Amino acid sequence: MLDKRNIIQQEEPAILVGVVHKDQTEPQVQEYLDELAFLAETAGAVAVKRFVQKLQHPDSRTFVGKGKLEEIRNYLDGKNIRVIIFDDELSGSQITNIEKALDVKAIDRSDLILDIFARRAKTAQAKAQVELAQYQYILPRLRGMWKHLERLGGGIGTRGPGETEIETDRRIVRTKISLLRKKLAEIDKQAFTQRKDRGEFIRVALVGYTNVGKSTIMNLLSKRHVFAENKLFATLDTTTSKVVFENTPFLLSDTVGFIRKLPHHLVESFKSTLDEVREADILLHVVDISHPNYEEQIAVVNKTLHELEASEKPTLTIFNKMDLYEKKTFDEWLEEGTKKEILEDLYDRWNNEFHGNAVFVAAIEKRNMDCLRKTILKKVREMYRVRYPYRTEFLY
Ligand SMILES: Nc1nc2c(ncn2[C@@H]2O[C@H](COP(=O)(O)OP(=O)(O)OP(=O)(O)O)[C@@H](O)[C@H]2O)c(=O)[nH]1
Ligand SMILES: [Mg+2]
Repeated sequence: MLDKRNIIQQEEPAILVGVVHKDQTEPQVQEYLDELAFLAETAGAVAVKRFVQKLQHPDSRTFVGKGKLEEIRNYLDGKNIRVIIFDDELSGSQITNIEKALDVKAIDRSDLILDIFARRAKTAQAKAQVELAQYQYILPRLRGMWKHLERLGGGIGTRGPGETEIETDRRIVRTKISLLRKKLAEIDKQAFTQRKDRGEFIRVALVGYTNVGKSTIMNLLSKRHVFAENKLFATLDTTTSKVVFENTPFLLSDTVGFIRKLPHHLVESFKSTLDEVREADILLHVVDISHPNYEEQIAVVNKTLHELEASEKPTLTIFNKMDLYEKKTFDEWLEEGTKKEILEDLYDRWNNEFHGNAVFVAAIEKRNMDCLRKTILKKVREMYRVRYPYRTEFLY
């Protein structure tokens, strides 16, 4: 197995690089870099410095311009930093050129996400899915990745006569990809049978950006103990529980979180884990309303749902972390009446946007959970009525 876990050591100092494209503002890119720093932290690194450059188009050779590269090199001089992380995807030749110029490992956001996924994968399915995505990501970048592969040894060096090393690697990687696909197809078949056994129950799936509180809500609604923590991608495998609200049973699933620029191959290879989303009857879209970029996060989730052909499903939007939102929004001296008005405006705005399908909670303090339960129950019952008009056993 390609063990890319070695990319980042614990507490490894790293520098971050972002480019401000023509439709972006500097504060926006700083927010992206905040997220990149959080990703780096989740992978075990510590972001010690940021470089930002305004560019119409990234430089095809070195991503950032010559001057910026020089500035970075000067900064690195004499420091014990071995990793540079770019917020955008790098091509194989960009990786090679940057590594040559700076003598550090160059990785990008996709690399980092794949690295985190690889660490977090627990089941055979998740492991195979991540590995597949890693190989697909590497295939077009083999030239730049050569150094990474070289360190790994195993499997490489079985060169045929007259072939170059890279051609051999490509062949090895392609074989790996097709083996992994076969393995996953086999696992899929079993999972499909298992899902079919779940019968007639309405299926509800929690979806949303990473770290918004999906697992925390899952735990509250299902009394299960799903792993939740303040790290990105705490959840990789789907957990499904049978839940009963007032005698009405349904299935509730917690799923992997989405993120801006989720590597396309990862979405592709996680499709079967995301089948739970695609086959759900109702989606609960969880939003972290305390996040400065929460609206963009909603858009990213909707786009990913669209890719999964799941954007048309009945959806309830759960605005979570209201406790944090209030802490950030309300000054101490603000009058209670004014606070109430601000909140009413917020509720109205989103209820208008989502046609009444918005609930505001603080899962951490179990705030408004009864309302959430009631709203979900109402939706589930409606769905049973549509699906089984002549049966009442699910409703009372
Ligand atoms: N302040 C506050 N924190 C919350 C709330 N709900 C969840 N959290 C915290 O947010 C962090 C992420 O929660 P998770 O439930 O793991 O989020 P998730 O959406 O499942 O995240 P991934 O599985 O990583 O995508 C944890 O540290 C939670 O304790 C809330 O209502 N208020
Ligand atoms: Mg989770």
